[in-house]
Parts: sequence; C-alpha cells; structure tokens
Amino acid sequence: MKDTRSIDPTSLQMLKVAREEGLETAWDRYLAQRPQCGFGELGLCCRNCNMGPCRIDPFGDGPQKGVCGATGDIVVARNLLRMIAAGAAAHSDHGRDVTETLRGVAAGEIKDYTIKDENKLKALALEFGISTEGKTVQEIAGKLAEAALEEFGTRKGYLQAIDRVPSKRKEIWGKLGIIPRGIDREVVEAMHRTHFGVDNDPANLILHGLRCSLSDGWGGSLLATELSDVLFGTPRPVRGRSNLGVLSKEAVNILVHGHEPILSEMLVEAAKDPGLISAARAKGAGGINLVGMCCTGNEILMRHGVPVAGNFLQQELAVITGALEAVVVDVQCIMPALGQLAACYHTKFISTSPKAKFPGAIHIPFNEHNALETAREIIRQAIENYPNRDKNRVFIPEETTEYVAGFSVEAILSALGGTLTPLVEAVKNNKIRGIAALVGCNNPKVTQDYNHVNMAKALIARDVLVIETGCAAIASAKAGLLLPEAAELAGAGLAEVCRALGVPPVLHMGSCVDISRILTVAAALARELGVDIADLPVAGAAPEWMSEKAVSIGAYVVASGIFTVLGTVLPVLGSNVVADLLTRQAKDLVGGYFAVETDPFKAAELIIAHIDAKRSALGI
Ligand code: SF4
Ligand code: MSK
Repeated sequence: MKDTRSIDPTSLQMLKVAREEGLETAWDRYLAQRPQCGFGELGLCCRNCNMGPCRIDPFGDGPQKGVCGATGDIVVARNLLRMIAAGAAAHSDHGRDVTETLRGVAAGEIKDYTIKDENKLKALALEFGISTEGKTVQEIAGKLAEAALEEFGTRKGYLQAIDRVPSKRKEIWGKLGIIPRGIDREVVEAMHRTHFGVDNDPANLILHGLRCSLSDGWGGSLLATELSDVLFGTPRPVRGRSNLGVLSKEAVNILVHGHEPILSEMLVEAAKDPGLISAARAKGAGGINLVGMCCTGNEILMRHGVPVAGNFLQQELAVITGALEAVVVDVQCIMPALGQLAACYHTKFISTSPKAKFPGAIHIPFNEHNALETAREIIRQAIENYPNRDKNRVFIPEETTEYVAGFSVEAILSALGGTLTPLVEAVKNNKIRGIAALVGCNNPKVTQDYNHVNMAKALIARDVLVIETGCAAIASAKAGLLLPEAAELAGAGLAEVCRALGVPPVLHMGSCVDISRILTVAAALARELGVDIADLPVAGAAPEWMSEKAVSIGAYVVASGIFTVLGTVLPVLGSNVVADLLTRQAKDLVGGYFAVETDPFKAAELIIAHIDAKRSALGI
C-alpha cells in the first residue's frame, strides 16, 4: 500500500527505517491521538478558570454554557485570541533578542558580532527619525537599538513601521481602533482580556486579536528581520542544497534547528575554524558539515547558502539517519521527542536557550557575550562524539536538490533594476497575473509537502508569482521549485519574466519572521500603484500550518488586507459567529479574510479567482 505520509522520498525512506528500528515519530503519535478531541477541534473547551474545565456541546444536547455562563462563541473567540497572543509573543521575543544583540554590539559589550549592513542600518535609523549626521556606525546602531527596544513598550501610541503602509490602510486600522500601540502591550492585553470575567464580546476579542497580530507582523517580526539583516547581512541570491542527502557519511554532521540566527550565525563562523576542522580530521572525519533545519536553517541558507536538511517533520528523521553527531537547538518548533530519540543513537541533543530546555538534552548555555567560544565548544562536543557513530546504523538518503534562495526585498529590487516598477508593469500587462505568499509549517494531518508543492505548482502554472518563507519554502527547495530552471513549469508570462531576470518562479524570502519582508513588498507595491494593500492582486496561504505563530501570521496578513487560505482547519468551527467574522465580515472590515481549503488544487483556484477579481477591480 502506498505510504501517504509524505511526498518527499527521503522522508518515506526514513519512515521505513523508523519502522524497522521500532522508533516512533510524530506520524505515529498523531495516529495514537486519533480520534482527536472534538471539543478541542472546534475550539469549544475552556480552562481559563478553576470552576472549569468546561466544554460546550456542539450538537446542542449537552451544556451550552460554561459554569460562568460563557457561550460557545465566547469560548472560541477567547481561545483564538490566546493562540494569536502566543504566536505574536514567540516572534516578538525573537525580535527582542536580536534587538538586544544589536544594542550590545553597539555598546561594545558583545564582541563576536559586527554590523554587516551599514546601509540598512542608516536607512532604518532615518525611518526611526534618528539623524545619522556626524555619527559613527556604532553610535547609530546604539540609537537604533534603543528606538527598537522602545517599540516593545512604547508610549507614543503606534509602532514605527506602521508608517510603511498606505494611508488608506492606516485609516482603516484607525477607524477600527486596531493600530498596534506597543508590541508587549498587545500581548499583555490579550492575556488580560481573556482572563476570567473581562472581555466577553466575540467581535471585540477578535478585533483585539487583529491588533495583537499586527504588533507581530509590523513590530516584533519586522524588527527581527530588519535588525538581523543589519547584524548578519541582508540576503542576496545564493545557491545551496536541500534535503536529508546533505548529511555526510564522512564528516561530523551538526544539525542546527530552531529559529534565531544569533546562534546559527555563530555556528557557521565556528564551523570554518581551521583548528576545529583539523580536530575533526584527527578523529577520522572528513571535516565538519553544518546543516540547518526549519527557520534557523532558513536564516543561514538565506545568508550563506548553508545546506538545509529539511523542514519541520524531518527533525526526527534526521536523527534516525544515525549520522548526526549533534542536534543543536535554540527556540521554537523543536519537538520534545528529540531527547528520547537522540538517546537511541550516539546523537547529542544540545539545547542552548535558557527559555527552552528539553528532557534528554545536554544544556550548553549560549548568549551573545560568549557566542563564538560557546559555538566552538558545541562543535568540539560534536567532534568528540564522531568516533561513537555506529557506521552500521547509518542510513542517509541520497536525494538532494539545489536551490536558489536569498530574495530579500533589497535583492528583489536589485533584480528589478532598483525599483518595483518593472514588477508593477509585468502585473499590469498580465505577464504576472498576481502574487501569492505561501508560508508555514508541516503538519502530520497533511501528507508532508503535498499541499505546499502542489499549490505552488498550480499557481506558477497560471502565471502567479509565488513568494515563500518557512517550511513552505523548504518544501519548494526540495521539489526543485526554487531554481531558475523551474520557469519551465510556469505559465508563458511568468516564465518570460523569470527568464529575463534569471530568477525562479518561486522566491524564497526567508524564515517565518521574514513574512515581514512580504508585508513590506505588499505595502510598497500598493504605494507604487496608489492603492491600498487590499486592492492588490495578492493572496496568502498557509497550506500545512500547525503552530500558534502561524495563527498570528494569518491574522496580521488578513488584517493587512490580504485574503488568506488555510490548509488545515482553525479551531473556531464551534462558533458560527467567530467563523463568520473571520471568513466573511472581515472582508468588509479590513479587506482581507480567511478561507479554509484542504485541497491544494482547489485552494489555488480560490487564490486565482481572488487575484482575477482584484485585477478587474483595478481595471488591469
Ligand atoms: Fe468554565 Fe467560564 Fe471558567 Fe472557562 S472561564 S473554565 S467557561 S467557568
Ligand atoms: S519553522 S513555525 S514549523 S514554518 Fe518557522 Fe516551520 Fe512552522 Fe516552525
């Protein structure tokens, strides 16, 4: 019988090995959870106070109210707001860490990082109203870091990057009262409102959810992206290899997994250390092979072309190759199962963040102040572990696929000759029908990569330029869609543009926080055309999403005016009021709205219909 857990041949090979070795993976645990809790699926369970937990009967036979009297609509809306708050918090805390690193570098307290993009530093300083006249780079960086830190608890009443959006969008947000007032404030207020006995109006709760998510997209995520570019360099097109075949039979394999580039950048540096390479050779290895996974993988593939071993559902499979000397993690999207699994092999599972400890992990605290030395120590530990590798248990799938990534806003502009005008012209003359942003995770509820790859292919075939981040982008890398040669799969118009510019029809724009790059492009396109973001022939999709961060992303993309298709179902169907707000009323309120479509081909059709409707409204 055909194994439908993944379309990725390497995943299928590794799942076979897992079965032979009697090892469980997320797919097995998902099956063991089925049938999953129906109340949870619909968003109808509440444990916000200790009179509960309560659950609302969706069929109307059992209780229709919690002990406090909360209806299904209230419970669903509160739960959704808490998901958004958690996602916004994750991205924004990442943004804060990058900002504090910049502050430390500017103050000379952090020595192992430098400022790699001075032009971007100066451009951001001007955006924040900081004069660069007569100031050193360090001084500008210090001022910018202070201004960025201020955004987390600002009292000025709005976030700076809101000025990037067209005035019409700002008016819409202003009228609805959802201009984000400070990054931390919106998350704190979300937790306050959902505490017992506070906000019990579903629409009011959802509106705050949009405001909270906007503080992520135009705040925490945006700072994470922009300041990472300042510190580590703004990505430019770069070639590399993807999938589990990037692991080496001969070298010391180190997998870096998680999200923040602060750790991964330093590991990239340390892995080049000639002393460490000699140490690896002395242990009989061919060298050091650093590879990435998930978004921290995206960060270093965007900036250095470091090989990426896979996306979210391949983290366990990478360990099962038996070829990993170390899995090094920081924060987010790291399965707690890794500790027990790594113990079945010689693999060292190394956690590094004080915020993220795991059972079975060795904890090596990493902070910006001892970055390079800690990175070296981690690599040393991996090298020491190489002789423990059991060569008889090593199985590395052969498949690798090349990618071209690194499409920051600046890189796109440079490919276009410095302005967005050629892109606007290509859209106007229908060579490019529209733009679709495909983002988000894997989820064992969906055949791994099936939705990502099929949706991307269906869209480019109909001349829709696809831009991607996160695990969606890694799925496309593995499927060969990030190569200029993939233009042959595109419609005639898009193919012509791709060939003229030498770019792929699917552009990899980075990690999950880099969806802020997509917002920036959308805002700039709208300004160029003199319209609102909601008027653009643009759509979003999260075809295989699983994390709360994806819920925050979906919310800020919709709140920014962009129609968004979800490929797995949000836990809101227990409330017609909330479902109607998100899928219908949102359109009148903010221009963007959600649709749920689990079939990638039908999802692509929804996007194309939306793009066509926007094109005719614009008269193009
Ligand atoms: Fe039950 Fe209301 Fe408490 Fe929720 S807040 S657990 S619905 S009593
Ligand atoms: S890593 S949030 S599984 S995209 Fe950003 Fe991938 Fe989703 Fe994590």
